[in-house]
Amino acid sequence: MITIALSKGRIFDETLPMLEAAGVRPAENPETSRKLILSTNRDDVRLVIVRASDTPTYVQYGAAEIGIAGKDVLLEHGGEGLYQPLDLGIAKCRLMVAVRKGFDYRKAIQQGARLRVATKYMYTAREHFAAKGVHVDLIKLYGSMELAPLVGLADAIVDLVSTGGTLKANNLEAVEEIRAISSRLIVNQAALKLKGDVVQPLLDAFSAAVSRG
Ligand code: PRT
Ligand code: MG
Repeated sequence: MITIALSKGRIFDETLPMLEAAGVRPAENPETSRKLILSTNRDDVRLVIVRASDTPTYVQYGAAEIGIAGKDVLLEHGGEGLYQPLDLGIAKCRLMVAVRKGFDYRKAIQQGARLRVATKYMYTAREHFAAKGVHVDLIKLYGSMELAPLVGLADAIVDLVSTGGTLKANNLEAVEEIRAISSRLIVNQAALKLKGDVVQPLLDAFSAAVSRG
């Protein structure tokens, strides 16, 4: 049995056509089902529905042989025990620094001010500002980062931006791009060796689906 871990929402939606191309059709829609383990048309493949940020953990420990996770999540996880053989080019967005409109970010960092930055991406944010030599106090949040600068919790946030609609609606603006993000296929390193006969054809099918676009 091969278990594929993925999260509901945008990753599931954009993965479905690739699963289809790999000959895997889930028996149920996770958005309407409450089941966390979904069987598929294939006896030897099942899906497990996990929190987006938990996907690498399931694959790292071999509870799932394969997973699909955002690069943002993989950077925070560290990638231990995982292969990341394929950029699926889905769930694309950008990891950005954003501030309240009117806050002079360049001036603040030029003056060497200590910035307060709210984020759920503690590791990536720390690396980014350290590389720039900007002094920051990081404040860990689990969601709704956009609120922090509006209520004086932070000067800036590090968060994902796709359309920019959320920043705009909250009177914020992006001032720096940290990196482009997309979702990656991840594979448990041991599983590729031990179950390669089933895992490798699935990887090849995903790879072909990506090339077709
Ligand atoms: O929701 P939950 O807390 O369980 O986890 P999650 O938010 O990490 O999961 P989910 O399913 O929302 O996102 C899964 C993955 O999709 C992320 O890890 C990213 O790799 C990718 N992705 C792509 C995004 C976005 N685009 C995105 N826009 N994840 C989140 N957002 C959020 C962003 O954080 C911000 O709050 O959408 C808002 C901004 O969107 P725009 O369109 O207004 O700019
Ligand atoms: Mg979300």
